[in-house]
Amino acid sequence: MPTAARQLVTMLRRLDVDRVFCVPGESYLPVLDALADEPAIDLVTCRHESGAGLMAVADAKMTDRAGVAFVSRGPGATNAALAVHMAEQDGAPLVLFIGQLPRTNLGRGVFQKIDYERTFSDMAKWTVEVHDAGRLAETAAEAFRVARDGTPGPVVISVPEDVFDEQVGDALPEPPRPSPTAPTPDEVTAVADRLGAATRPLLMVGGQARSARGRAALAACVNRWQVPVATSYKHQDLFDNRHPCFAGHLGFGLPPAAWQHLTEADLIVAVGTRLNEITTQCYQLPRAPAPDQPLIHIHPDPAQIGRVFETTVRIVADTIPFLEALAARTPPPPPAPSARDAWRNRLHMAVLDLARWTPSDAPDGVDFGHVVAALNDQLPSDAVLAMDAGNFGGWLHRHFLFRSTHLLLGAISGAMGLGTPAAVAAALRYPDRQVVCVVGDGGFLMTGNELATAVQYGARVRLFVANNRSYGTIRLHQEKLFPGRVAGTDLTNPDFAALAEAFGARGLVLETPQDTPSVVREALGHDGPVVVDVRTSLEHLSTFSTLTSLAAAASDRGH
Ligand SMILES: Cc1ncc(C[n+]2csc(CCOP(=O)(O)OP(=O)(O)O)c2C)c(N)n1
Repeated sequence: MPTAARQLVTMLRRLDVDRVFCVPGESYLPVLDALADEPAIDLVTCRHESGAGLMAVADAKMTDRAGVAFVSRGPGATNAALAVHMAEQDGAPLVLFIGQLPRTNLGRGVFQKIDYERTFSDMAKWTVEVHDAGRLAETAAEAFRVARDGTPGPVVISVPEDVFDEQVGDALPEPPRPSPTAPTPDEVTAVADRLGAATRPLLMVGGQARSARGRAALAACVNRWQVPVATSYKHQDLFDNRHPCFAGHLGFGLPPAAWQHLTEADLIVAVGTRLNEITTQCYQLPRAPAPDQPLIHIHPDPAQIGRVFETTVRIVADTIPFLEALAARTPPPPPAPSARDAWRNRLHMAVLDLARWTPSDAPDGVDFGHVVAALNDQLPSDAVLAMDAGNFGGWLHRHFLFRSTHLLLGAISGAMGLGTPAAVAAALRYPDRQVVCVVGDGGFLMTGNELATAVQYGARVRLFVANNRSYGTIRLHQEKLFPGRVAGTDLTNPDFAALAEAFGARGLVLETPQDTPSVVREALGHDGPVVVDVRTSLEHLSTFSTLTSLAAAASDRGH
């Protein structure tokens, strides 16, 4: 008879799990032992539980299956909390297994104890502790269902270590298979009628369309209906940014001129997005609680519809079947074709205006726009771009023109730390694709230790570190609220290229804008992990501001 640990691993295979990320712990040794006998599941050993959890989140975003991480109790579990939070905020399915104390010691306040239900209940969709060995595999299958259904998110399973060793019966329950909810024909007609009658419609689409099939359905729908489409935060890779129907990426910190014209829409159709604070530009697109135009919201989770916005048409359905059904309808001739064309062209022109980049030289290093411009020129159309959180990301968001064949891995939660682990997970998942990460000097020293994981597993990541010697994003806020007073944001950094070499990766330094194309080419051509220390300008603090312009604005305000 198998142990519960071996039966769990068998169930993971049935659930199509082919890779798990971990930091080993003494609390789940039987699972590690069972995984060693399961060649169909890669075990990726990471250097920090946040790295393991973030790789699992990134893997979920790439595969549309739940990402899986195993961590140890207490400190291991709390280290992984960043990933649990991100999975919730990003709507990414994650199953986090925690090896718990033996059952006999629970409730005694012992070494490394945590009540996981209390700890994770605000972040996880479900937290469960399994005390009955015979039900471990079944609970795991249910965890995968919960993680995926409705709004995908994290599930935490804690398992007392002695449960893993117990012998259980051979019988395994059949895991539930996902069954997407399709819209009814009447629901599709309701959308088609309103869309056909609108002069200034706007489609807002979110991460639930991120699979290859979702992207194809979105493209088919937009091409059929010729409707302008804007993507939710950090999802501008869902649709070809050069397409005349692309109406923009609803990102963070956009100047009003970049999005306010979208509020003139006479119909908003929101599909597969939770319409969060950032995407809606702080609840102004659409306006909360009463939008200025009819709002149609399609989402598989009824709790997401009408939560913030008065919604004219509510459709509880999965994104892909909805887009496919709408793409199959024949649009009527628009009521005012030239007005509709003018609207679409105006929105797309605004996208191109915002994306235009004029090379500019900084007095104290490389404007990070040079790196993004070189990536725009040199990356193939199937490249994966992982990004950490920080000002450097603004150049990527603003100036990189994504194709729907690119993949963008970024944290909607806004957490620093995703960049390097996500790049490692991507290079493992797609060994033949270029995988680039842009990360700040702050973020790189949070989870850049996973470069060791990249070296260990031969993950060909190219990490571009925007080294401006500052927690630049916070410096930006500081310059607005406390001009000229720098507190807690300056950084003294190691030699990142030497650090990379010490890890066994290639280390390059980029010091001048002129060298950018050749250094980027060298990084992309290297057959192994690379770190490029981009000596980045602090004066050019973000894609929208310089230290000088911020000081001038402060002085205008009488500071
Ligand atoms: C885990 C985490 N800690 C803190 C923050 C707050 N925060 C947001 S951006 C930022 C600075 C980022 O600095 P860096 O990585 O150097 O990039 P830069 O902004 O300088 O381009 C900080 C501290 C965060 N978002 N996530």
